[in-house]
Amino acid sequence: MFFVANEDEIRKGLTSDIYFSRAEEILKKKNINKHVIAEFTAQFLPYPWAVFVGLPEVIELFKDKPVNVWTMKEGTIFRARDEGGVPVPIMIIKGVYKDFAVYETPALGLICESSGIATKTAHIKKVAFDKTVLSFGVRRMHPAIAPMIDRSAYIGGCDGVSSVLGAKLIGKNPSGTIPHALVINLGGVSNAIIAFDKYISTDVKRIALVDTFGDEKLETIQAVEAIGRKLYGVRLDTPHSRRGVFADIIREIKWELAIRGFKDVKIFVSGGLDENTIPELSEAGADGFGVGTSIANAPTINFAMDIVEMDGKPVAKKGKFSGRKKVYRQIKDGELIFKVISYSENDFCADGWEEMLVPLIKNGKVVYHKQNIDDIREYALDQLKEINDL
Ligand code: PCP
Repeated sequence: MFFVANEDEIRKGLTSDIYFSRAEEILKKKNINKHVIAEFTAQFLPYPWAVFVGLPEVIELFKDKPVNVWTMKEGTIFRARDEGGVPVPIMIIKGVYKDFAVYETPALGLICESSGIATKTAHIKKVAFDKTVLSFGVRRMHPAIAPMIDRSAYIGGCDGVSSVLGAKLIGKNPSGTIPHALVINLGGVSNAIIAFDKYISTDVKRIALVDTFGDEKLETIQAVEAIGRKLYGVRLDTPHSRRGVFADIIREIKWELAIRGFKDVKIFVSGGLDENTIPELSEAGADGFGVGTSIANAPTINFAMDIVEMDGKPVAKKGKFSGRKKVYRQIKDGELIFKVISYSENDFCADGWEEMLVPLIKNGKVVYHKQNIDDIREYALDQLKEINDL
């Protein structure tokens, strides 16, 4: 068996922390039915901003349950706090606390990890500009979440994903090149790319892996000599023990391809990439990046869920701001600005501001207009283009 929860167990709150079940039991036995509003906020962010992802699974968790939920849209870029230092709620839930107590754990888990992956990817895509970024990291994490990893990476800006199920979830063909194991099995890059060209459907780009045994320049020339104009690109996954100045290897290969009349052959790189290492490689001429660990194992966004109102009165634990709130945002001259006000405040002029929390679930019924994955990704990338800070 695999050590994973099934969908029914998640929906029943069986993955939750036991103290929520015990709290629910006590409240039921004492017949305590407090009507509360709880808000989801990020304590800190690994960057000045983050991308909010995870809504379809939050819907799966809360639909048909006696709650009301408001949320930011999938793919929204947000900050942890507004200009005045007030935490920015990205989602709020309203109902009788004991009716949703046990779902705090999965509700957070469904947005923390996916938002972290999309956030990291967005920071990588921002420095890669229009160059290709591929999600190559599903092997780094538990296979049960491979579709979530690739979907979140796609929303964050990846142009393609490597896993079969991840690609199916986003309605795309999976992206990949050649593993070292195939080159080893076939005795070298020439045999490998010839076999790839012979047996793999012609709609799959021919990208030769050129760092298995020989020098990357040598193996690139072998790949070109093997399949000529059918070669779309080469991939350098050069081990760190051999990298030296990786950017110079890229420059050298670009040169060697060009003087042989193959200047259009693309150069892809992979292995240990992130937003810090990509700019230099991009400037050296790399056309695309296969990013694994830094996306799949991205820092989680540490959202928390906290009661802020009970039976109509503001209440919150230390460190949290009580009372229901409204959230406004504007992106002005590249500046991403949030304004959080009390729900009851009437003298805030919202002109030029976008109100960010929209209805997701009303009395257990889904009222949110589900967007298609490409519209969500486009929304995230459009915001990315508008904001200045990294
Ligand atoms: C991995 C694979 C991915 C790379 C590393 C992602 O290489 O090629 O593209 O690296 P990262 O996690 O550091 O970002 P291997 O597993 O060594 O090679 P192969 O391609 O043969 O599986």
